[in-house]
Amino acid sequence: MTSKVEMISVVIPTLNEAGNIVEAVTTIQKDLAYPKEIIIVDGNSTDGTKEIVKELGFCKLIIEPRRGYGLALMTGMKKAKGNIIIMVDGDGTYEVRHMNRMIAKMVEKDVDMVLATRMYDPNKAMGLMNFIGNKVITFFFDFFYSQFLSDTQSGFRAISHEAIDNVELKANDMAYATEMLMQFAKEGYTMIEVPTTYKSRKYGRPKLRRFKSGIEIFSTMFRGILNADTIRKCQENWKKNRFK
Ligand SMILES: Nc1nc2c(ncn2[C@@H]2O[C@H](COP(=O)(O)OP(=O)(O)OP(=O)(O)O)[C@@H](O)[C@H]2O)c(=O)[nH]1
Ligand SMILES: [Mg+2]
Repeated sequence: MTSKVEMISVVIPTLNEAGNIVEAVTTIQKDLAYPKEIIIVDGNSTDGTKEIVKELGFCKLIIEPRRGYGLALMTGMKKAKGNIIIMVDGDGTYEVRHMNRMIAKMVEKDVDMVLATRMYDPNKAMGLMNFIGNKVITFFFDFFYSQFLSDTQSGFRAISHEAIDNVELKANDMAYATEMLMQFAKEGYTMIEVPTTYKSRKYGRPKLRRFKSGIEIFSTMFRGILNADTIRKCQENWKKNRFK
């Protein structure tokens, strides 16, 4: 539960995002209306991302040379000092101006996680293959883990620091985002969504390898439900949280 904001740690993984990172972090620095720190976890980018972040001067820069989206986020979150953590990509696709609304919802509803759903985006900026993959994963996730989410692959989330410290996450790769939701559902942490707009990538290449990531996500999700206790726990949590 997150009834008040003491400080927000924004954790951003970057791998060759030189053309995207400035706009993302300057908008956060300017717009996010709470005490905050911005932590960039860079995978030793070769396009100048690190240098740009250093030059800006107001972000904490961590170099994580080991590969993996999940691993980068875990490294950043270990250093986070805020009672709320916001994770977001550094590629300018998620619109960071929605952060204040996400935090306001988090406090108002006293929940453990707010996800930025891209499913009501009027620009429909998500690519068709990503949309289909996301919908299939989300359907299975909601079914087995007793949730009603629309965008499980959203990498833009406000999370209770205490809650994330309480769950064990092992996925170093793109399955990290799904594993986090699985563990939250199992532990009975509350998750809601806020509609946000989305943009397609303007600079650089996606690091997401669709097929490989799809396999990782599905195997993580199905490994989770092999333990029959998980489904039962998720159903009980849903009943408990339903009228909150
Ligand atoms: N430090 C670090 N960051 C990474 C790594 N892989 C991806 N990232 C960053 O994690 C974020 C998400 O990766 P993206 O390539 O945007 O993946 P995606 O959002 O599925 O793909 P797009 O549709 O292009 O946005 C971006 O900010 C990347 O720069 C990594 O191995 N290490
Ligand atoms: Mg992205």
